[in-house]
Amino acid sequence: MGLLESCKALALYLTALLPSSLLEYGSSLHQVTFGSPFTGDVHRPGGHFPQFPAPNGPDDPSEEFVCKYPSLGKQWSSCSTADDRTCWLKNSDGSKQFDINTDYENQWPEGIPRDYYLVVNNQTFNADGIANPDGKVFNDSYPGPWIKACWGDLIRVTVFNNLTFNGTTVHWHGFRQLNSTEMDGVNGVTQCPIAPQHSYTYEFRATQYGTSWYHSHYSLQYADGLHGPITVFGPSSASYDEGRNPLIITDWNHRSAFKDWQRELVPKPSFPTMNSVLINGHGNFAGAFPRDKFNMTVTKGKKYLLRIINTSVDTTYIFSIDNHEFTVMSSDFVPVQPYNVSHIAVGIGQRYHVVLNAVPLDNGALSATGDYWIRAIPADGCKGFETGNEPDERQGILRYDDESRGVPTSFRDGFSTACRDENYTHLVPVLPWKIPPASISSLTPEFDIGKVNRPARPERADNFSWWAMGDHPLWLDFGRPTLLDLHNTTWNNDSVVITQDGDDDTWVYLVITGPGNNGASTNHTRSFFPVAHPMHLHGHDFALLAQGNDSSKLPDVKLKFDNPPRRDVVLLPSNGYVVVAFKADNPGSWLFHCHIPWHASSGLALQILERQADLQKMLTDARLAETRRVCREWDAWYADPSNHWNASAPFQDDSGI
Ligand SMILES: *[C@@H]1O[C@H](CO)[C@@H](O)[C@H](O)[C@H]1NC(C)=O
Ligand SMILES: *[C@@H]1O[C@H](CO)[C@@H](O)[C@H](O)[C@H]1NC(C)=O
Ligand SMILES: *[C@@H]1O[C@H](CO)[C@@H](O)[C@H](O)[C@H]1NC(C)=O
Ligand SMILES: *[C@@H]1O[C@H](CO)[C@@H](O)[C@H](O)[C@H]1NC(C)=O
Ligand SMILES: *[C@@H]1O[C@H](CO)[C@@H](O)[C@H](O)[C@H]1NC(C)=O
Ligand SMILES: *[C@@H]1O[C@H](CO)[C@@H](O)[C@H](O)[C@H]1NC(C)=O
Ligand SMILES: *[C@@H]1O[C@H](CO)[C@@H](O)[C@H](O)[C@H]1NC(C)=O
Ligand SMILES: *[C@@H]1O[C@H](CO)[C@@H](O)[C@H](O)[C@H]1NC(C)=O
Ligand SMILES: *[C@@H]1O[C@H](CO)[C@@H](O)[C@H](O)[C@H]1NC(C)=O
Ligand SMILES: *[C@@H]1O[C@H](CO)[C@@H](O)[C@H](O)[C@H]1NC(C)=O
Ligand SMILES: *[C@@H]1O[C@H](CO)[C@@H](O)[C@H](O)[C@H]1NC(C)=O
Ligand SMILES: *[C@@H]1O[C@H](CO)[C@@H](O)[C@H](O)[C@H]1NC(C)=O
Ligand SMILES: [Cu+2]
Repeated sequence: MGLLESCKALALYLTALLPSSLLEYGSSLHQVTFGSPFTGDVHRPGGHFPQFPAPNGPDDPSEEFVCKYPSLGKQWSSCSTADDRTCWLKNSDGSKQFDINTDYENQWPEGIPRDYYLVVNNQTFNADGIANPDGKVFNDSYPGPWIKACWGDLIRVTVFNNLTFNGTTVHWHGFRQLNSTEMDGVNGVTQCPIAPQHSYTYEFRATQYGTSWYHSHYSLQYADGLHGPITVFGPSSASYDEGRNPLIITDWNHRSAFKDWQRELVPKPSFPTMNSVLINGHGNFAGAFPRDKFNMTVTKGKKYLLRIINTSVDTTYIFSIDNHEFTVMSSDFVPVQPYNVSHIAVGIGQRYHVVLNAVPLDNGALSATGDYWIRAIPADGCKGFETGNEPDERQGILRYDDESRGVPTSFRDGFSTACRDENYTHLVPVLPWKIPPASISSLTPEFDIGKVNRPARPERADNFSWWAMGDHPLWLDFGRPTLLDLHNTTWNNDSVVITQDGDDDTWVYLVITGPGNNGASTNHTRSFFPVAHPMHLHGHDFALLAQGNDSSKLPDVKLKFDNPPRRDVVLLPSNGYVVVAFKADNPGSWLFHCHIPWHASSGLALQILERQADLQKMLTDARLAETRRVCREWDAWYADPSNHWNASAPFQDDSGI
């Protein structure tokens, strides 16, 4: 059964507090560059500046990826060693270094530009034995190419849209986009879609480090294959011997999400469901078992950095490797104090860096073949599969012997597979934040989220049930992004714009509840249903002040202000609540949305327009020239109905994201 049948209510309270003396979270300083800016040739051999292979670079040694810091000069060098991965760069006189304790929101070493080119194509592809004729891919590969950079580099990616019937945009999930909101890749908010046969260059600095993913934000496109991994090499809170390429875990279907989408809007039992699981593009829906499984070979006794990314449409997984433990060291882009576990819950859009200790806990006794199952277990009550149509959880094989073709005989522990986020108390950020206290009762006004019955557009005869974070489900105008409407003093209801003024020291608090069954007693015209939602904020990491399963307990909730977990996607528990806070230090228009594409398409989103006046000053005409060009090209393409997939049907049939 799809989980999607229920709706849910979320209440969102938004408020701001002024600076407080408790504030320990950096200054308003935006960038610190040590040494003089470099203007010479970054490729010169043996240049007098730090350059070194990324210690957690690609599996294949021939793909060595070299970090370069010409701006730092010769007194600087790399300081990452197998025994201590916390250090990144140090100055020879010992006076300064960039490491795991650096306040990366305010300081980073200035690296070099990294240029990438991505072509968006439509292509039939077969990941698990069944061809999907509606595939959409970056550079003819699924997942898309691994984009790599070193901490502090300037990432520049030119995206060329070679689709026939869709625009596209690319969002760099979890990247803060400090002072670069126009590079966030959300059509109708930060830009117009890139029209077919046109391109746009995204340019932003990698101020954070770790692993994430990039994906289309154009309607349901990412579900058809438009996503790929992106890593910024930097320090780690736990040590390892070798890095391994990212593990992209996703649920999958054999037809376009655009074809299934309308089923989200009408009553049960027609909700869209997925039917397969892929790890790095490998699945075995109709393939040979176990030949087509993802597999990974390790050497006993070594420690491997694994990067796990959940790019699912509708499934939270519990990731585990039979008879093995791993050390968790970052959640999303935030390094945490290392802790050991046998399994980890990975919600949609969430990422973990873990170190796999390649020593079986049983020392080999429990698997005769010496091979172990890698499992991606769809969490109970949090999966987008039909009952009876759930994929095998044994999605990969860990081997100690390259030559082995054995089928593992290992089994998993009896750990809980309940739908949940990673244990709140485990996620302790290495770099602490202190948030100015606020009482929960002061966090108003309230926005309630539920399902609203209404036609897609007022002029249409259909009448569907839409998700909404407040009174209005989001419905964007592809061709009229918020960033080109900054002179507005009023906002279209469908744009769901929440304005937030302030300065670098202003804190914004959001209380989100999904009252579910508890919602029946509240005073709303919307309906509420118990469903968990992975909520994602653009433009910021947020501190997670509280998270719980029972929204009726909210008035008595104790908020954690002293170094709470922080990340950019949080699972709002079914019937539950989350309270998050972030600092208004990044002018822009930032989407806050559920990461289940069916829900986002049906309106479960709002945009926080942060510091409109400052934004207007920042986004000069010169800076918006490219944004305007892309809009002109989009308008021209859109104006010709022969470009539309179905010229006799309405072009837009969802929120646009
Ligand atoms: C993508 O493909 C284009 C050619 O179509 C190529 O120039 C480019 O390098 C590829 N990008 C990546 C990241 O591999
Ligand atoms: C664009 O798509 C066409 C087919 O529709 C294909 O022939 C062409 O090679 C593609 N271009 C690129 C750069 O991939
Ligand atoms: C994919 O590209 C081909 C060739 O350009 C085109 O005929 C087909 O209609 C396209 N399909 C979609 C879904 O865009
Ligand atoms: C996008 O393309 C798909 C075909 O792949 C089509 O069904 C859908 O209507 C298009 N939607 C938009 C908004 O361009
Ligand atoms: C923001 O970007 C503009 C232009 O790219 C630049 O002039 C300005 O100094 C930047 N501001 C900050 C705070 O980085
Ligand atoms: C991916 O996220 C979804 C939704 O939150 C979750 O059900 C699934 O278990 C996650 N996958 C992994 C590998 O954790
Ligand atoms: C995790 O386990 C490894 C070895 O398996 C051990 O060296 C390390 O100290 C443990 N770390 C923690 C935080 O318990
Ligand atoms: C392991 O994976 C590789 C590459 O994906 C594949 O070619 C090979 O057949 C797999 N081997 C086994 C034994 O599963
Ligand atoms: C979370 O971790 C703490 C400390 O390890 C433990 O006491 C608690 O039972 C865990 N909670 C859950 C739900 O697993
Ligand atoms: C849509 O249908 C619901 C009942 O299914 C009804 O209450 C509501 O008034 C209808 N709305 C419109 C705009 O027709
Ligand atoms: C800005 O105002 C105009 C005129 O009222 C309106 O049409 C437009 O939708 C507004 N922009 C947004 C993003 O709401
Ligand atoms: C309940 O909703 C009605 C209609 O929106 C409103 O007039 C009334 O003030 C609300 N009552 C409370 C207690 O919020
Ligand atoms: Cu949702």
